Amino acid sequence: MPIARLTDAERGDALKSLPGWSLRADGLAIVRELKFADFGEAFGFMTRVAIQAEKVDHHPEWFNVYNKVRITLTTHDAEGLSLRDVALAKFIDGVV
Ligand code: HBI
Repeated sequence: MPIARLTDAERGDALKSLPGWSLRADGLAIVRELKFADFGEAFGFMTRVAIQAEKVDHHPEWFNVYNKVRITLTTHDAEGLSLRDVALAKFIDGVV
């Protein structure tokens, strides 16, 4: 079943509920940069998110260096943002 891309209005509303996230310049993704105490904390966080990503079959695009993790969420199948990105962002906000 195709995944619906959020409308601009839905996207705006979603961002209001995701204060730690920013809209990427092209409007097709949300991004957040996180800083942890050390690499172990950062990687432990990534492990928790990875397990959730597998569970919901929706995966982040992310970059990690030492204690920093930069996360980008977008829905390839929708060629933009979908409710799956919002849900995963809310999960992430709950485990940081
Ligand atoms: N993760 N972020 C993201 N976006 C997708 O479209 C996506 C995914 N993980 C798995 C997935 N799609 C597959 O279910 C589809 O490509 C079939």
